[in-house]
Amino acid sequence: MARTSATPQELFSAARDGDRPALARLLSLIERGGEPAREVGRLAHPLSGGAYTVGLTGAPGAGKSTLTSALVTHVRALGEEVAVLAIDPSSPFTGGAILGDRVRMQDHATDPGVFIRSMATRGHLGGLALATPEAVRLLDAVGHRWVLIETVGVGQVEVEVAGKADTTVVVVNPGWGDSVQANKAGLMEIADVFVVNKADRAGADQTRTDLEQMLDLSDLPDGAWRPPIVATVASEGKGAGELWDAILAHREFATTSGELRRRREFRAREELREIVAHRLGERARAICTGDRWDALVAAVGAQTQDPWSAADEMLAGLA
Ligand SMILES: Nc1nc2c(ncn2[C@@H]2O[C@H](COP(=O)(O)OP(=O)(O)OP(=O)(O)O)[C@@H](O)[C@H]2O)c(=O)[nH]1
Ligand SMILES: [Mg+2]
Repeated sequence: MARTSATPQELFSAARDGDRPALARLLSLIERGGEPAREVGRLAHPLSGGAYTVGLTGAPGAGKSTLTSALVTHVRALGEEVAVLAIDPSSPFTGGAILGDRVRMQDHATDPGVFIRSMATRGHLGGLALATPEAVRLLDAVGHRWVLIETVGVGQVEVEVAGKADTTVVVVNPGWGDSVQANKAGLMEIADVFVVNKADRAGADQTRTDLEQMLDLSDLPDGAWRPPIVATVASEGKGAGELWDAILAHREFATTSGELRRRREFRAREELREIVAHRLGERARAICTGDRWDALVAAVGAQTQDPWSAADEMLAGLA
């Protein structure tokens, strides 16, 4: 195992040789941000591009972790290795799974072909939206070919993170309104595959019908991918194979149609824009201080200047 004082470069070399604690420590560096995280990114970026990412999202308790675990079992049986990132924007904890997820992922804890990691923010701006692609690139660069990304909840950040995968799976449950909720939360737009999990419960067929109707109404252009709907009972592992086949079918479509290339280009552009915005935010915090700033704040307070013109004045001196 790498020494406590190991540099990112040393940890990265170790991780590429299959050292899992080293990989876990690199992910912690990414999570924390700052210069060490940038260093990890510089090492990983040139060696990435070979991984395929699958995002799983849906309301809290929809069964994403159980389903992810069932998928992992299926994928392992096919002889493939897999990495799982569980993204939790709300949790203040880092570096380890939420207890519930730990329990559900326990089956895979001793399998060297499975790498599981939870990520949370430490509250810094842009945290997870920026850290997730870095974490995926790292897993990619150390040789993972499949990265499953589970995002908890259906807030804006979650939809943003989930929508950054190559294939996005949206998980809903039977029951009145659940599919409508998915629609409202903006999940319809990002779904490549729908899962009706907990299909052992009443109403699964109705939920499927609701989703089909929503898809009918969504006016898909000619030649576009129509998200298939897969019913699963994740707690019994049922439907995991069908879900994997649907993911593979989407991957095939995305690859041959050029959609995957377009998506990745779009994502690269968006990520770059987010980083530029993040950097500008840092600069803004750095310049909003000092005498000139205090004078402008006072002027706005005394109503001798409006805030927009004060801001323009503050920015006027910047290159
Ligand atoms: N009846 C039934 N229960 C299920 C099924 N899949 C999962 N569950 C149960 O639903 C509960 C929530 O499952 P999780 O896998 O933790 O759900 P999640 O979407 O990961 O939850 P969060 O990460 O908290 O958002 C657990 O008690 C599971 O055992 C299913 O197919 N049928
Ligand atoms: Mg979960």
